[in-house]
Order: sequence, then C-alpha cells, then structure tokens
Amino acid sequence: MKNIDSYTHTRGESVYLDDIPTLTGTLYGMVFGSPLAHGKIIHLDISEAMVSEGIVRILTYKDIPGKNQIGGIVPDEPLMAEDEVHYNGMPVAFVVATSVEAAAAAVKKIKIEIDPLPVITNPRVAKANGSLIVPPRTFKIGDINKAFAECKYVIEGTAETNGQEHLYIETQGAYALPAENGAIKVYSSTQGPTAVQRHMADVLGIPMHRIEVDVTRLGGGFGGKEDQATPWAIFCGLASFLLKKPVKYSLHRMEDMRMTGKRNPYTSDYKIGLDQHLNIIAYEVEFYQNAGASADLSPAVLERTLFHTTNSYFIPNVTATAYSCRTNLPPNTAFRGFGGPQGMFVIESAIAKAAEHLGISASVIQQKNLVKTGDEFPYGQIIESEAKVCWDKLHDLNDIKKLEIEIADFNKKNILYKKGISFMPICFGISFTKTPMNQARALVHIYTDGSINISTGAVEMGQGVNTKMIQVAASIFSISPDWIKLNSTNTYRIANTSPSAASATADLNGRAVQVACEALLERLKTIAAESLQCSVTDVEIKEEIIFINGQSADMSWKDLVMAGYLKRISLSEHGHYATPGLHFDMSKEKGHPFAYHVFGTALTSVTVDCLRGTYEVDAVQLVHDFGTSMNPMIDKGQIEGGLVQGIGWMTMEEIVFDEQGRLRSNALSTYKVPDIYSVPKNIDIHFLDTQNDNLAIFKSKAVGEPPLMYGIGTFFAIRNAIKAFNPDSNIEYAAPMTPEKVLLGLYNTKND
Ligand code: LUZ
Ligand code: MOS
Repeated sequence: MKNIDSYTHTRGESVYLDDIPTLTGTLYGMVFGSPLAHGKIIHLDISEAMVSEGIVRILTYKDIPGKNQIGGIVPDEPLMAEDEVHYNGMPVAFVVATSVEAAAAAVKKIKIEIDPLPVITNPRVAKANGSLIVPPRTFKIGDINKAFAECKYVIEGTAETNGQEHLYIETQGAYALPAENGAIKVYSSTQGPTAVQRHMADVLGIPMHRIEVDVTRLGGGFGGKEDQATPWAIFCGLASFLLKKPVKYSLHRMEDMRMTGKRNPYTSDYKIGLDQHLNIIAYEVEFYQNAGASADLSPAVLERTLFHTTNSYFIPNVTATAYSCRTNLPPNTAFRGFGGPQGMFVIESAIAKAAEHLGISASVIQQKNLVKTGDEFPYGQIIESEAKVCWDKLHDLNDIKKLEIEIADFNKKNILYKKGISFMPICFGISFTKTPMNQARALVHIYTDGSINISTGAVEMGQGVNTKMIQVAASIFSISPDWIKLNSTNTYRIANTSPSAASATADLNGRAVQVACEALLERLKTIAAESLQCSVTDVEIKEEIIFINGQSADMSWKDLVMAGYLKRISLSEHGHYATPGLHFDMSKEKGHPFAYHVFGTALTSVTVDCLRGTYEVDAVQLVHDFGTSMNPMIDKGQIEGGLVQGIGWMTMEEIVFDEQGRLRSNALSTYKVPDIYSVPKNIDIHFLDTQNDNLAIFKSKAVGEPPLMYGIGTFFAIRNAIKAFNPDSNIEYAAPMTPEKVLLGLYNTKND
C-alpha cells in the first residue's frame, strides 16, 4: 500500500499547522528570549515595546494563573524566566500583536538588564562542579576488575559526539482558540499531544478535560517535538485564555534553532579489555551527557545510552556509569535514537582503537563478539539475536576479501584519494524505557454505509504511521483501505497518549487498532451467523464478501454493517493495548525493558580527497532485520532517511556554541545537513525476513530509529581512509568528522 499522504503531499495539499485557515481577529505571538546564557535579571523594560504599533499585550511569568513550570521528568523548567536566566534564548516574555511583523518589531524594543553569572558549556566542567541534573546511574554485569586482570589487551580512550539540530522542515508552532466556559482548543505541531495538554493545564491552572489538543500531521519531528513542542503551545494557549482571542505562533527558523534543544552531546571515557582470542571480556565506561540548562528528557536519554552501552555485542563484564550534566545551553532533548547512538559510538570507538592497536581490522573483533540468542545484556534482559544472521548475510552478498584487496590496490595507486570501509552492526531495544508509557488506545467507528473512521494516539510526522493503521484495520476486516479514514490525533477522542516516539508508535497504536477491530469483527460475525443461521466460527469475511464455510453468502460488508445497526449492536469500539511482559527495577538496574530488539549490519565505503579533506560516501549496503515488513516501501524510506540523518550527524552537521553559550551555527548558511549531493551514491537495502514470533504489529518490526545508527559506520570508514593516507594521523574519536577535521587529520601526526 502506498503512503496515503503521497497524493496530497505531492500536490501541496497536506495540512500542516501553518495551513490551518486562521479566524478573523487572530493575534500573533512571539517570544522574547534571554540575550545572555546565565545571569540574574535586574530589570525587564517593556515600556517602549508596549507602545509599539499593533501591540496587544506582553506576558511575563507574572501573568501565569497556574504554575510557571513545564518540566516533564524533573520540575526544573519555568515556562518564562523569573529572576534568573539559564541559557541564551530562554523565554522571558511573550509578545502578542495584531500581526507577525508587529510582534517582531515589539520584541526588538524589549530591554533587559542582566547581571551575568559564569557560563558553563562543557559537561565535564559541570560534573566537576557537582552540577548534575539527576544522580548518576550505573549498569553492571560481572566483575570488571577480575576480568581486566585476565585480559591480554587493555585499551583506554575518549570518544565524543556533538549535538544535532532536528531541522524538521516544519518549525515549531501552535494555534490556540478560546472555547466556551474557559476551555481551549489548540492545534500544535507536537509528537506528544498529551504532554501539551498536561502542562498547559498546570500553567493555566485548569483541569486537563478543558484542553483539546489536535494534531493533523507534522512536517517532521525526529524527537524535537516530543517534549519541546509544549512551550509554544502553552504560550498561545495562555494568551488565548487571557485575551479570549485566537493566538498563533509559528517560529522562524532562526528562532527555532536558537531557542530549542538538540541531540545531547556526549563525551565519554572507556577502557576495553580483550583476551587472546579477541573476545571482549571487560568494558568500563563513563558517559558525560550535556543536558543543557534543564532536565527535559535528558534523564530518559541517559538511560537509553546505558541500555545501548554494548551495542550488538555480548560482553560478560561491564560497568557503565552515566552523568547528566547541567550546562548553560538550551535544554537538550530527544533525537532519533534517544541516547542509544551516543552510547554505541563509544563502544565502536573502543573496538576501532583496539583493532588499530592490534593492527587488525575492527571487523574481526566486531564479528567475534556479536550477541547470540540466550546472551544476557548488562541490564538483565536475555536476547533473541539476529546479529549474526545479518552480519553473515551481508558477507554472503559481498566478497569482502576481494573488496579489501581492491581497496588496498586503489589506495596504493592513488596518492591523493584514499578509500576506506567499515562495518556497523546495530542492536536497538524497542519500547519506551519507562514501562508505563508502553500503552496506547484506538477508537474505531463503523458508519452505516460501511465506511470506517479511526482515531489513535499516533501522530503522523512523515513516518507513514497512518498508512500502517489503515492497513491493520483493512486486513482484519478484509476490506479495501478506501473504506477507512484516519482522523487527526486529538486528546478529546484519545486520552493519555504516550508521545509518538521510541520507534514504538505503529506497534502500540497498531495493536490498539487491532484490539478494537477484532472486537468489532467478532460482533459482526455474530450478526452474520444469526441472519445466515450458521455458527460464528463458520463465518469469514473475504474481500468485503461474507463467506460461510468457504461458500460465498449473499451478503456484503455493507449489508453486514447495516444488519448490525438494525440489530442495535455497537458499531464503535475503543481498543486498549499495553505491551505484555515488560518490567524494570531501577533499584537493581535489571529487568526486561524491551519488547524486542532490532538488528542489522551496514557496510560503508567512502573515498577521501586527501588534498581537500572532502569525502564522498560511495556506497552503503545493509542487511536489516524487518521481521515481516507490513509495508516495505514505507520501511525502506525510513531506512534511507535514518541512514542519511545518521551520516549527517557523524560527518557534516556541526553545532557550534561559543564560550558565552551563544549558538554560532544558527542558520542553514552555517549549519550544513546532507543534501542530494552528499548522500551515498548507492544505498542498497536487503530485507532480512524473519518469521520468528515477536510483539511487533503483524510481526513487522519497528523501523523508526534503528537505521540512524548505520550512519556511525561512515565515521569509521572515513577514519580508515585517513589512516590509509597517514598511518600516524592523530585524528581523534570525535564526531562530526567535518572536512576541516579530516584535513587536519590527514596532515597531523601523533607527535604534533
Ligand atoms: N522517548 C521516551 C523516547 O520518552 N522514552 C524512550 O525510551 C524513548 N526512546 C526513544 C525515543 N524516544
Ligand atoms: Mo523520538 S527520539 O522517538 O521522539
């Protein structure tokens, strides 16, 4: 089935926040953000702004009727600054005017006097100052001290990954409308409608039942709208609530880049130990997460880093400790992979460094240590592994020996171009790491003409989840998808939604749709059995026709639905699903947090221009564990997009904050993301079809986040090419591998 959005997307008819027709009298808001990263507010002067043309009102924290607090995990984040600012861009006031231009002009006239305080941007400095968001956590298995004593090789090092700008095509935004009796309706570009509803209720001081959040679709989220869509919606909601007018705010790209958090940068120290057979028997790691100025989702991101400490490998003795460090940057947040990629980069760096030390290819160590079914991860879950199958299939598809000879040959013949390859196995746990979040609901209405309308908690953000929901219902009823319409995501129809995140949206909401549809199907079959005088178990629907014991009856889907209505049965159902079998005990840091894991392996080859430091990704070939894909076209799109986004994070995307905590890479002229010229020249995706039972919807494994981590392979392929040019290069294990860094690495040596 084609993505149901492709028709309106290609015609420009899909409705995003900014396409919602505005009502007469709509006002436009804009945030005034702190010009400094840290300090005490001495005086806020809005007098000049207040007399600016078109100005209606300027809101500060003093106008908040409820709580000035939007922290999701830790209550450490005010909606608007009170007496201190903690990052450059932190909201201080919200200007409401009759037009976007008037709001922008007034924002420029606001003056603020701030007594500056020291600015910390480095997580290690924050840790040294004792400035942590939450207490550190340690995951442990075996006994590393004993194991290190038995190792033949012990290698230590440091690895770093920078942040990443989400760069959803649609920036953050919201449109709030006053409703009767002090209720609010808000259109929000959010992955988490319930998060918006819950925090808005707190800020306005009203119950959640008066807040209707509605989401048609997003122009991308990537985690950036899991928690951080909330403040903009509340600003509009607050202004609308106080002024009884519709209020809209759609952020300019530069406002969005400056004021929102990004992927958490990490800096980490590791020690890896191998025995004489190259088994990794000990691994010790300390992660320093740059959380930014408040907790946001960072404690949960930190947890997912710990869960992915060993990537796709079995290591019997591990101690991993993670620190969430408070700095004066915008609060960092969810980003596709959610801490997993950051943890996986460290173990891959450790393996690469060990291989370099031993003078062998990293793939020898990687292959030797792949996790097997029955192995235990440091957090106690026993694995069902497809790691080796993926690795082996990739090797079956390629003559690696021949490829290595060809590359060595190329590198010998070419002085100024060098090629490098790498393997990148991935293993990603599917489920929210917070067990209670693994639940979802769906509301299915069948109308008397046989057509169906479905609401779920899933937010469509380009990932094709709505198409998959329709596929679930169409296949259970055995009717054409044309009968089924997916509704917007709305907190009045579906309550207490988990955000569309963690790669789990199609699984959780698809299962809820399945529960509802199966209940309706049973009910309809009973009606068919009654009117056709047979037993329920004899009834089957096949392509909109009712069959009795394999014989076509003179009854269509539509007839059956009408018969059900006339018999006064309910043609509506609310399905609830909660992933079974999940548990995790934080006091022991052990349990079974994931429904299942997704595996795969990528082979990346690159060519580096050793005069310029530029590079091209020649090819990425990968074998990916889809389970049984319910929509290969959509899933392939997710793999391609995730891979390229991962390559961007690892190579050209460079976030730069200066020492004052000011974002210097604050526009698309200074922040480079992959374009059509920089994507791999060839992407070759092989489906590993596994029939094994799993908890995925229709056994079609989650596909949203895992492919991003294939991009990590590009870093190591480029590194190998640099080493082919200059074996003494001192290039560090620090992403992104920008052309600038490559150039330095090509000509630096260990003695520099
Ligand atoms: N969000 C979240 C996520 O709240 N919990 C998670 O475990 C998660 N994992 C990936 C992406 N978003
Ligand atoms: Mo996400 S990082 O699954 O919002």
